[in-house]
Amino acid sequence: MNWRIILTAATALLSLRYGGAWAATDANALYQTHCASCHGADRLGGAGPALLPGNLERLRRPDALKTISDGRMATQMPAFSAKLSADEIKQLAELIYTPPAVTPVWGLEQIRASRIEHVKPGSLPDKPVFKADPLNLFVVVELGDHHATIFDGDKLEPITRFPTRYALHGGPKFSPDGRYVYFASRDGWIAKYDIWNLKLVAEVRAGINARNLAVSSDGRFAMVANYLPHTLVVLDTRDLSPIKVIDVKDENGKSSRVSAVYDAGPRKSFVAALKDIPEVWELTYDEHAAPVYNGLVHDYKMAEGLAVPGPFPVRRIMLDDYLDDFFFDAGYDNMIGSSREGHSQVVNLNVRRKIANIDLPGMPHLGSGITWEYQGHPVMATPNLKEGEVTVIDMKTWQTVKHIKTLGPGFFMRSHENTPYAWVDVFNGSKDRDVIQIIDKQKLEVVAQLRPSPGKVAAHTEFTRDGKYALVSIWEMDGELVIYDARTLKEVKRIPMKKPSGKYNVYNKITRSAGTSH
Ligand code: DHE
Repeated sequence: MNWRIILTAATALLSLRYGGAWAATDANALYQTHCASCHGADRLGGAGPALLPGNLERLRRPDALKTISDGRMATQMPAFSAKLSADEIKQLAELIYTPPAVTPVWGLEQIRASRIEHVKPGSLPDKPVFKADPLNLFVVVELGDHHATIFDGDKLEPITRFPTRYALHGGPKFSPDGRYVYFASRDGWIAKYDIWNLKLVAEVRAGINARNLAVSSDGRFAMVANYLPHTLVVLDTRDLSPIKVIDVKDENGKSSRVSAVYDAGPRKSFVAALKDIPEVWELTYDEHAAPVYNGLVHDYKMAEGLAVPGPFPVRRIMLDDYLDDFFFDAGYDNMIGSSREGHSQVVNLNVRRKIANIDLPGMPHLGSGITWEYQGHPVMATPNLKEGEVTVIDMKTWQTVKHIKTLGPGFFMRSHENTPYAWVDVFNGSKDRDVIQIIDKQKLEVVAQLRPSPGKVAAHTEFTRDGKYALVSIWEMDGELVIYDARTLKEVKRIPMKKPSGKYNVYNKITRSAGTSH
């Protein structure tokens, strides 16, 4: 008789009989069965966030129970109430508020050690290896099987397809000339891909659970926003080597997750929203503002360890409410921010304080807002994750111009300078998730609706460089890219893809088109 089998059987029996006493073991087993594939076997995060007490600061225990039972709006978190008993859900909630036996460390040393250099920087030819307009390419992220496709926006055909890290999320970012694209995965991997040579250049794990990345307008730096650890990480874009790890803490030492970081090009700075402390940080990469830095990464690397102020000094803006995300105005003087609790505000980066409140019924999905001119005024518009409406706000008075009713809450809204329409999905709705609604930007009304594949979720639109075609994702494992003539709204073509999520046009991104995210 095998003793291991006897022991396992005995443990299982005891565990059944004395459920309470064996709670820890049961909770761990439950966790491994139901949670580990998304949140990581060690709770350090993966496709889902890390489930450690420090990461759950703003999730009260009753809300954790509710999240496990009912799932979480606007995320991939499913509801477990039909699969698990109330007691099992309670055990899981207890487990995630228990600190791990060993505190995870992910500092400069670990980041440096994780770096993989696939190609020596500067060793590849400086011209595209294909015949296509390099500025009218799209990068399409296919979540279904963790791949990305480089897509020709003129011929409307794929050029190549390559594997990515697990669960890419958010907008990949381009170098200013559009040659390189940088991807971030939820578990902190940053990848640099050379579009002209169709080759992966380097990869580095900048965090255990990352939110997004931004690339500086001069193309030299990438900044990564992390949930775990509570850091911002600066990378040298040439080879993705880490330059600086910045601990995110308030003046009393309380640390915070970073909600998101974006590049404020005209200000030569990165701006970050923090999730657990009511502050916004601006970190300059302007040589004149941070003299020690002197414009050369290697100068700083040599100065490391010296008692001098380093580059990327933090300028704090104190707020009275948290910000989960924000969006810049055209001049990069103001940021329009929102929090999961639904409070929205305008923060002026020059006077460094809140200057107005904004009337949005719920938090928009991050980076969803777009802008255009309406009756001589700049307006911004965004769907939100709670109510079926697109809110249009005057960016001079910060007053709401119109609440445009839609079929349900949406994730993504996109347009282009050369089209009179803005396209919005119903991704977060309970029904009609297969519809894309078309809003006339001057009438501020829904004027048409498309149902590309009845019964299948349709989401995320992006336009070609000239605004002539609009590409929509059918968000299914056996999904498609559906291409429309943006003027006639007639379907032009379909390309099969594996759960295509976001698609990013090189030209629209590097010229910061008002109709898309940056
Ligand atoms: Fe996203 C962008 C955060 C859920 C797909 N999402 C972003 C960005 C952030 C963010 C910070 C901006 C990154 C950038 O461009 O630099 N997303 C969040 C959340 O907090 C939220 C609500 C919960 C979470 O799970 O983190 C969330 N997002 C989702 C999804 O469930 C989606 C639909 C599928 C997925 O990939 O997980 C999703 N998010 C996207 C996409 C973008 C994005 C496709 C890029 C849009 C663009 O055009 O730029």
